[in-house]
Amino acid sequence: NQYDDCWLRYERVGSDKRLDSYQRRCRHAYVAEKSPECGAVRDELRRALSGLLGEDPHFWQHPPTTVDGFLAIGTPDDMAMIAESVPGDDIADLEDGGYLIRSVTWNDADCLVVTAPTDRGLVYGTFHLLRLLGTGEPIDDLDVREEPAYANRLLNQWDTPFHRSVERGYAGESIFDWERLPDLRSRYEDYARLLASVGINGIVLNNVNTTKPQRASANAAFDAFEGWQLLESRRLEDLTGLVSLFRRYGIRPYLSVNFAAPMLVGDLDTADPLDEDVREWWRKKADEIYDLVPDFGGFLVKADSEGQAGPYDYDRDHVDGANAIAQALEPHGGRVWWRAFVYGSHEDRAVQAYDTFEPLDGEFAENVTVQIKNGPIDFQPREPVSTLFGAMPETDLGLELQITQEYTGQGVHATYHLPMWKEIFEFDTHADGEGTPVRSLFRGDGEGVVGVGNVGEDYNWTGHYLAQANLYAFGRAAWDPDRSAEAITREWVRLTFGADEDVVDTVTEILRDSWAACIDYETGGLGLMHMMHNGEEYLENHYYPSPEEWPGYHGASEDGIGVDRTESGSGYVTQYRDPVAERYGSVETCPEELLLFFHHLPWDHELADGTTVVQRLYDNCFAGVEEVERLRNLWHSLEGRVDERRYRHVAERFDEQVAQAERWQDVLTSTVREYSGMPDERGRARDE
Ligand code: BDP
Repeated sequence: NQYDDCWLRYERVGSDKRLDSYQRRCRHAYVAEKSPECGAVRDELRRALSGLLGEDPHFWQHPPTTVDGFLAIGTPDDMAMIAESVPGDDIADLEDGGYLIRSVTWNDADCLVVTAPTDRGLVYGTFHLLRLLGTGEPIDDLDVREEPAYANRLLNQWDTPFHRSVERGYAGESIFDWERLPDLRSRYEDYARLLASVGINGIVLNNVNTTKPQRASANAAFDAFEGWQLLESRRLEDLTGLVSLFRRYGIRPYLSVNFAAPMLVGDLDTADPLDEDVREWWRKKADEIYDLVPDFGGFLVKADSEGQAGPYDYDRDHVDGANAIAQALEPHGGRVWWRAFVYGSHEDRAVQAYDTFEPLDGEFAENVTVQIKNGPIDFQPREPVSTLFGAMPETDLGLELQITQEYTGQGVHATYHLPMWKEIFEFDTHADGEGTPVRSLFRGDGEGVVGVGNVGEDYNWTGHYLAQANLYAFGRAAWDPDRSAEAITREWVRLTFGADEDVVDTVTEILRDSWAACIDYETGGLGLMHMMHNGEEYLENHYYPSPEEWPGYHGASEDGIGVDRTESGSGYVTQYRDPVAERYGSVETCPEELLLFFHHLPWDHELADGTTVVQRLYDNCFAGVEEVERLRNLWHSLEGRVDERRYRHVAERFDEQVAQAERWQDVLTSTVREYSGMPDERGRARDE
């Protein structure tokens, strides 16, 4: 293989009993043929079943009558056999993308039916079935009914065109070779398959940073290409083949665009959203795009943030900005995803997003979605949940998560984000009284969950083999946020490493515990954050410890540590609803893991169990390193049970991770020591 198959390995089924039953129902396939999606289904079956069953499936143009069993895939309208086997009412009210898988007897044959109201649903249903076969589940008595929790499950592909770098990507250069478009690489199709197999239904192409930011950038990508050029007519034409390929897998294309595009791409001398020529320019551009790509999803905009242009340049607000672009997409059914990651003049950046957007609730156009990072700062190892969730009932909202590990060890550390995402999903906003968890939001047609991607040109796609789990888990959790982390994780491990139960248990345990370890060694575990180096070299950036660079984020001084975000401090805590605001606002009730995010406390402040803040920071920093050593040992226990290539790769990364965790521990503990003047009571620091 040219590159790794990730979780679509389709290895031969090990158990004879299962193989028997799978062959009976899947060796013969009768699949609808009418659409590009059905073509994708057939291709996938061919690939998968030849691997799983050890022989190519036999495709029929009609339901076979001379065999013991077969697999039928289509909508009831496509196929009478399906309409006869599954009552229409059973699927009629499924959400777009929903499907049904059922074991049925038809004409005395043991059949499996995958059916759905839409062709996209057939793609998802097929991947679901293949997942069952890949994990060795029984299929003789299936009755599966699934539909996605959120209408939009988007991947933000922040690759910088032409230069082929990836914004915060740690897996090599971009898989997209823009200069060669419209030529297509086979890798694109494999990527579409990976995304569709976990239910992702939109891909936003282009870096959100579409022009060089004003600040000195640590990202070399900015020097080469400016992504706004993708809106140029010849570039748009080049994209059409690529988007057709994604369409086969039910994935709609979107583009990140620059707010000042009317000046950059067009020849206007303003991008003022209230200027009639500017609005007209967006309308024409949208018409042009929809001529080429009728199912185009829309635009993503990063405005007034990190040097990107925005409505503030014209003394307009974010409603003016977003609505001007939205009006152009509206006649075509397109949508603007407008990011809430805005920079302003606040001393405490946490306050910014809510301050900017909450007052605008109700004013955004119907086809605008405000896309909000999970936390108020910036993808830190742990943050409290953004105050905006649940605070804008009249506005479509999207939850933005980071799949790529910018602040959690990049391509080197095994840090699994699903436990973090679960914590976010479960957080009770109290928006609609008690019991309004984050996962209950985003249920409108224009809402959803967005992940910033982690894929690149590396053989294994994600830099670290275990980071494939982050992409998998993102899709699965965005499809069904109620599914347990354990279930999603075990499923990924089985599909990726096979059925050996010890391997499944061990890798699941490594993933489960990895995030907590990272928090401990990178932050000390009491809600501190942003203590990393902002280097000039791209790969140094946000990887090495350097607490001195961002003193405002940890608030360490001689008298204590933490940032006062209570009412008497920056006031951030008051943006939450009660009882959340009360809980976080009081030192007594604030959960320990966020304590120093909300409070500046004396070094010798006693925590619930009597340990002082300073001592807890020491303890957590050391515990984090010990934990990574334990996880490395767990991995070592798999030698000989995981193929050599993957075993060695992950083992080497773990060595690097342990070394790096020690480095964090050293720097953090000596910073704590310097400020507090108090040594670790257990005398562990290296300089003691
Ligand atoms: C920050 C990243 C930067 C992104 C920015 C964003 O460091 O590369 O462009 O977020 O979300 O965390 O736009």
